[in-house]
Amino acid sequence: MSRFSPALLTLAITGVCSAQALIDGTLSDEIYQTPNAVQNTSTSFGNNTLEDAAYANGSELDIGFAVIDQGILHIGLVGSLESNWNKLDVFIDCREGGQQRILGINPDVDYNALGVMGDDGSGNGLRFDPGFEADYYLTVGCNNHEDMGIIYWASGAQLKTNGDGTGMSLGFGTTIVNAKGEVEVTPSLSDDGIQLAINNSAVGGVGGGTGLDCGDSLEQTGIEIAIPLWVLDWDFEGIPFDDVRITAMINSSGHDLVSNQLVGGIMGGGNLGYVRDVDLGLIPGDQFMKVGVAATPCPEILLGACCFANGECWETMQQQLCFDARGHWMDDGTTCDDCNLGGDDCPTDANGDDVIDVNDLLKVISEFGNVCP
Ligand SMILES: [Ca+2]
Ligand SMILES: [Ca+2]
Ligand SMILES: [Ca+2]
Ligand SMILES: [Ca+2]
Repeated sequence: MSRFSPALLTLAITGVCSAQALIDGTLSDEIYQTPNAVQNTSTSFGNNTLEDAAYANGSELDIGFAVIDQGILHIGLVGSLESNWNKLDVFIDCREGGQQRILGINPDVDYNALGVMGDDGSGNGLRFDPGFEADYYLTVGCNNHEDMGIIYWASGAQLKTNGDGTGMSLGFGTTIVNAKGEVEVTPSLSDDGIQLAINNSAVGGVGGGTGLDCGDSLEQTGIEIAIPLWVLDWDFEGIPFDDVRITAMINSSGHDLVSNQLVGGIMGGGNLGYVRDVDLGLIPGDQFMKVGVAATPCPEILLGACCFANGECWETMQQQLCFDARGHWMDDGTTCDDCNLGGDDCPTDANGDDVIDVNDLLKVISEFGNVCP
């Protein structure tokens, strides 16, 4: 367990008091104060139910932190990464230029990850929100390690404006629960000082599914990444790191199927699908977090009765999920007693309040043109 990095020893020797974060997959370090992103969508890539710090049977990104401290960019993601080689893909926009859409001429890291995500020559390629021009890419996946825990391999690559950056393996780390039940985390450490650690203990956060979900996680474990700023300032220009934005997403093992777990959230919905066709600009809200900017709060989730023409009804349903099930959502706070889809006794009572008045007309007008479920 490499709890004492050379950098920490140096701090101890020189007597600098401010505590540097320990890269161990636990975000209890004092630098992680205010979340920069919170999840708002259930996970459709499995809801982790294994409390074990190593193995996970699902992936989710519940809370995101992006902090610059002592010349290091820290990215902390509360959640879990399934130990089946599914991937966490991270994109950092920290300097002028970069790629708003992943090009087809990037370095080959992690079995051509960027090639899979990038333009195949037809003008496609993963697109970020408008104005987000990624400059650096980092990815990690994990899987079983000698029946003792997990091993994770990380890779990184420059995303230069016209492609052809440099990419490299960032090494491997392990998370093991030993015979005494103690968690031993050995972060990956690259030649240029990038560290990454995973602790998959979190079983809270969002549930499984595709609806809105705030998670409300009080857990502190997940994926922890530390990138020295000079790695991002590869030509030593002395970049002012005053506008650093990060997007992170769970992707399939081959980097080709984007889940519905993104930092910033997608406000409900299923997997985003084939990576080259994904355009985050078409998804409402920001699918990124920003250093120094607090998270947009998770929205209030409205729950009501979902009534079906055959007389069935589900209570405490979200509007979109009811619509997806081809039901009729009554309103926030309604129960199945409010279902009135029969309507034969009073077909013009559109809002179901047993009174025929202008409000029924307004309801019809307000929903005019909607496609019926
Ligand atoms: Ca830590
Ligand atoms: Ca950029
Ligand atoms: Ca969960
Ligand atoms: Ca967006």
